[in-house]
Amino acid sequence: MQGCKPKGSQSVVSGNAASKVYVAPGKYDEFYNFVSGGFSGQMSVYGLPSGRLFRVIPVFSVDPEKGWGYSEESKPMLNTSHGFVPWDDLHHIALSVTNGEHDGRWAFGNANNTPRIARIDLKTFRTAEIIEIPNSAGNHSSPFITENSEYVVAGTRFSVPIGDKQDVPIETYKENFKGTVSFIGVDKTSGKMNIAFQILTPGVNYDLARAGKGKSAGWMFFSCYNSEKANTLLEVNASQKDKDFIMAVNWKKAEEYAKAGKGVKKAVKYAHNVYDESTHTAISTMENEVLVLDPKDCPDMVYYMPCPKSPHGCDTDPTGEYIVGSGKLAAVIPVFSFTKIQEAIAQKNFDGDFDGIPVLKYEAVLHGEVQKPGLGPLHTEFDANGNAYTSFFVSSEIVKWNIKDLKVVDRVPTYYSIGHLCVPGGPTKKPHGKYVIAYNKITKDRYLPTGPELTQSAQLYDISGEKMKLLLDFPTIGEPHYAEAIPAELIMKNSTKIYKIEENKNPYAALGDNNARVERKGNEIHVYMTSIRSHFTPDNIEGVKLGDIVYFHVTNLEQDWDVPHGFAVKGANNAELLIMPGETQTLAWKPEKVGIYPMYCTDFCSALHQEMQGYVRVSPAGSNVPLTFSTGKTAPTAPKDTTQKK
Ligand code: K7E
Ligand code: CUA
Repeated sequence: MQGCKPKGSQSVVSGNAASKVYVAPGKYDEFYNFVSGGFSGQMSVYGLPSGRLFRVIPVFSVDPEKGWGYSEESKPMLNTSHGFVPWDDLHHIALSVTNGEHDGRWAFGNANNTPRIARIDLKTFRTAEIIEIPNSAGNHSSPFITENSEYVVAGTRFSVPIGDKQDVPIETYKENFKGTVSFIGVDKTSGKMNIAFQILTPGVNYDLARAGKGKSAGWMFFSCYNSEKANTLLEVNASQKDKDFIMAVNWKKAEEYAKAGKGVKKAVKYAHNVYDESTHTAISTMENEVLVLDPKDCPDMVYYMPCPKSPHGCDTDPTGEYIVGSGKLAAVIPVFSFTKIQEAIAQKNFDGDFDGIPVLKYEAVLHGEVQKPGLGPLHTEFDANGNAYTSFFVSSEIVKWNIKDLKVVDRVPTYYSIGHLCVPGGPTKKPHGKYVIAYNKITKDRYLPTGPELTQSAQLYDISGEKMKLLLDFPTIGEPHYAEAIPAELIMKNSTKIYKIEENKNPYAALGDNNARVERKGNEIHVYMTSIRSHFTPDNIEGVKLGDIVYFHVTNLEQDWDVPHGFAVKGANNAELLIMPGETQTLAWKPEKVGIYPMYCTDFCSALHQEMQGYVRVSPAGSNVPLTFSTGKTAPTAPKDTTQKK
């Protein structure tokens, strides 16, 4: 009866696997695992080795649970040049690094669909900033981070017309479509992003990338497919050539060209959204210019290296000497040598050019090929002992091989089709090792069936010995693509516990019950509300009329870790609010019917949480019910009416 399963999956788990992933109640995990949510648009945080889910961080998709994208304060975070965009597709994580090692400050993530990069602050586990990428479409080759977090880098998957001439026939792809790669500067102290420059490139598809490190620190490597420049039926038409490319960019040189005024400022439109921690409010600014460098005007900045065939992953080893290309349709894994790349450039050892950009000779830059590694290589991670781990989608396995001699050391099956994989610290100069985690697309019979759609999944393998050993499966949120893992101590000591109430600069905050009030401004009702265990102030409001829009500005007065209050009002067609200690958040509500509307706290905050409630009375449009509010009185007091003040 085991016959219909591809392999005897249970049998590969060894006897002591359970004890290796068991984190006893009350004990902490050793690593945080930041996992992309794919089409959920969010990032999730797990503990390793337990696989316990700690948090889903809302990034590019609205999240009614936390009010993300629904609260007035957070709405501007999802603003773009296309207006409010409440969903995206997050594939890759980049954790900030200093000297090529994890520093635990920020996590970056990409939005594929409407090109954006987000920065998550690892003190608060919240999205602190989102920047849109102009001249890009399908921001897949993104975000990849340089050795000292100087830049997060974003390459466009789709080439598109760039500039004023946008309305062109699709069949003019070859003349009119171009690619770009963008270098987004990251401020050393604040983390704030700005688009430093873009490089205009030939019109192919840029898939993935990695920064150089160590000796190759000033370089960036991008995998490209569709060097055929096809614009239809790519599954056939973009698989014609035997080799595509890895594009090598000398970004130090690009920086110099940008400084020397070699770039051209192009008119564009993109949103830059920043969440201010003191006002607890996001501000969205529309930017209208970007600096573009054209390799035509900037010699010795960009090179192509032939790479078999339709490469996906492009990964640099911890020393920075080796660059691994993973051709989805290739029978070998080519490994390039940075030293040889430099020699080939110095000797002009070129194989012609591609759209004017020199193509380095394959044999001249090749360190060697891993022979018969498996089918459909996608991504490679590294340990600290000179080994590489490559995921194979088609043959559904992880293959461990030695970087120097290119010999396969071990292989293990994954259940079932692996995409990305992660070694803690794997993309850094000092991998933390210990585990490799597979992120699988298809789980079939691994879990209890849940209808046509099944959970996607991660699998944890022990890599402390020569052979990899399967330890654990755990389900994931959305579709996991790339993930990074980092030692817990680099993050936990900095974790924010509360927002200090005396530092709350939200203009709508009520800093204490005495400041709670309700004010009318035309047809806007502003409720400056406070919440503390276990009541709202005010909790009775009358005098709201149909046609009014009510803004509940709720300030959580608690100054104690892990005591959020929630807020919800009947009929609100957006979301609840979840307000952290010391924070102010605002819910806009437009009542559509006359009546009494209960409101309540949604987060079980004390034994008297169920008592944390109130009422809003909504009267007809022409009603003369005066605006009143109260807490703890049966006869409400008269409020201020700011419209009558003048
Ligand atoms: Cu291979 Cu979008 Cu990084 Cu997924 S991508 S697997
Ligand atoms: Cu506050 Cu429940």
